[in-house]
Amino acid sequence: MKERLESLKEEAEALVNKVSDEQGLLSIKARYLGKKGEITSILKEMGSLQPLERPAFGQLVNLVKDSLEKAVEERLIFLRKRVTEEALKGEKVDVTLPGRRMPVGKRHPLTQVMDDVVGIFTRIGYSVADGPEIETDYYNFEALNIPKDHPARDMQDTFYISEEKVLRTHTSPVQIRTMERQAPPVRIIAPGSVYRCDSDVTHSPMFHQVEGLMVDKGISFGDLKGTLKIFVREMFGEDISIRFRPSFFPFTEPSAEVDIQCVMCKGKGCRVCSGSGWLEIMGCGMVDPAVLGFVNYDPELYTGFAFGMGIERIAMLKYKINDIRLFFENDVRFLNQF
Ligand code: 2NL
Repeated sequence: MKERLESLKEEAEALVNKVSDEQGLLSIKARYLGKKGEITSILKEMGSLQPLERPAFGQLVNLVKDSLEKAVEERLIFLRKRVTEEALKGEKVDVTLPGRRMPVGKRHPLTQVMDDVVGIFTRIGYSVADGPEIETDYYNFEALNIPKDHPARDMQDTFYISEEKVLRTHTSPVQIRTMERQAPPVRIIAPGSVYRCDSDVTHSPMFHQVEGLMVDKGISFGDLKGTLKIFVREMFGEDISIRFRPSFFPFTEPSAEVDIQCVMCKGKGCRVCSGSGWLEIMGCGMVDPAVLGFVNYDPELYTGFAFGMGIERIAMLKYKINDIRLFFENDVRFLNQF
């Protein structure tokens, strides 16, 4: 029996060292070392040995099994290494090739335009202010002289969180909060997201605004005109003219709409400007004395101007985009153009 074990060992080792693939190796392993394998089964024949000889023979079988298992393990490592070496053969690596570039992201076009607007005003001395997007009825409407029966306060126009809380419909509350905290002079811009119940090609329920505010002794409508002329020149270029058209806002008096010469037809009249040659870009005016009163500024001592613009509208005019929804679809083919 000892001889049989020896010859099985030699036979199995020879096969292991000759086999050329993993699957073949595993079937050899099963054939000799498996549950019903040839070496394993030999233990069952121990009954034919003298009882005294049995322990030594059992030990010997285990030694043979261990050594064969080790041989299988080594062959497996060798075969696997050979497979990778084979796969890499003929594969030439040019270590001088430039590395693969990682794609680099960029700011969303609305963020770019918002940063541009903020940059223009900070360069002429404005500070940036911010505040909550969930506002109280007081800061969003009351302190801005927007009367209780004004349509802006309707559920149709404003997202209500509760009776008293709304999603801010403009960034003006930021300016009210700033004026409450500090005495004049005030020169701030308030950029941020605002919300209105409105959705079509030119309106999104969430959009972005930059509002500006200057309050001091002796501020006039002339200061407002000069400031916005600088803005238009910086944003749209030297050659674009500007006009102020009388309008109405509850929080400014007098109020005006700011138009620029149509960026499409340069004033000749086209579809975009409905033939007028002009495009509305923002609203503005002198801060209503009632608003100054709400923040305890003396309207006899101080005057101020304010303005507000929609960033989506500015971006659409600057980059000639005809559908506001493109900003919110996150299609990189659109976003990569800016
Ligand atoms: C528009 C018009 C405007 C203001 C916003 C303002 C803020 C305070 C006081 C007075 Cl705290 N006014 N903001 C003034 C005039 C117009 O925005 O069409 N925005 C998109």
